[in-house]
Amino acid sequence: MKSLAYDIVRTTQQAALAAWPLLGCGDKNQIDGVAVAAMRQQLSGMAMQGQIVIGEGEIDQAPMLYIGERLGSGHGPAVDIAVDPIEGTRMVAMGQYNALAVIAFAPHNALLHAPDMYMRKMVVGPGAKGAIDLRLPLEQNLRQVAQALGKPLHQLRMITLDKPRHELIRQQAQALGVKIFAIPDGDVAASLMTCLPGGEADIMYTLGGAPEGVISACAVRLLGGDMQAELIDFCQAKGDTPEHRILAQEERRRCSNMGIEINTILPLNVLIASDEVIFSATGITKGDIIGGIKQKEGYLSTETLMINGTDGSCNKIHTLHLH
Ligand code: VTB
Ligand code: MG
Ligand code: MG
Repeated sequence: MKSLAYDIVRTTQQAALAAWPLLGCGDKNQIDGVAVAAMRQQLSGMAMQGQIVIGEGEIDQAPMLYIGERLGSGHGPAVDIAVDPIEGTRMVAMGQYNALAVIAFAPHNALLHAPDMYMRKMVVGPGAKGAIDLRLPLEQNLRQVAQALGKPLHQLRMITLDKPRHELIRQQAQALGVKIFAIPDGDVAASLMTCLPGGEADIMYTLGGAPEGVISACAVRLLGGDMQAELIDFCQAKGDTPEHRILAQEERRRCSNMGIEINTILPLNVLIASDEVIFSATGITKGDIIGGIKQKEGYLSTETLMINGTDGSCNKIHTLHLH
């Protein structure tokens, strides 16, 4: 898999570059469509036996990169791929910070096979490894993380998403004096902020997407951080209504077909079971961790974070795209 690193960087660069002209256009589907097409083209030419195990859909619903789709030349390493060509489409459509094109490659069967549903997830950096336990209430987790980091609760910074479903979480944390940083969208970028130098967050806690969770787990594992997660159904994420119950039932059916348990705590080594992982994220809009695409004297420049478990390197790659 080591030999694929450069091509992997190209996949997120190409998706980001394809989406960039549509920045701020308001049309999420169009943005997703061009990014998926660019990524699929790049992936198809790679010397690998690749399979999408976490993607945008579960059946062949072109133009999505769907779960089960096989990509690559058919020669070379057998790899499982988790992908979010645009994380997130709303951020690109509305010109918000921290939009990324992301992908993670892992040996066959090393990634948790999760359907596209909600996931409760908590991430900390290396300094608080071992201090989180999703079976315990948020308050206890915050106290344990603060203790591990040797700082009082009022100096602890928690990043979350500014969505109504996080209102109680926000209140509970702020009641303890913990400082909240609520971004509109993008918990992959938020997860990175807990693990990278200069990331400025001590803990991330969200009810976000499961694919984003598994992709984040790859980066978190390689960076020496910690993460725990729990798949939750639509009612648990968005409230108990008759319509949501129908969706929740469908999610539970899909999970049992895939042999996955809902409402079970998943530690980091279950989310991603190998160190031999390559993670790549290219910025689209400007971000806290990864810069966005810029126009420079007629060329476009990109910034990519490529974390390579095969050689233990974390690389920030600045690229000038000459054509
Ligand atoms: C989650 C989160 C993502 O969208 O999937 C979220 O993991 C879902 O938002 O990072 P809604 O519940 O509002 O649909 C993101 O924030 C962006 O894709
Ligand atoms: Mg997406
Ligand atoms: Mg997303």
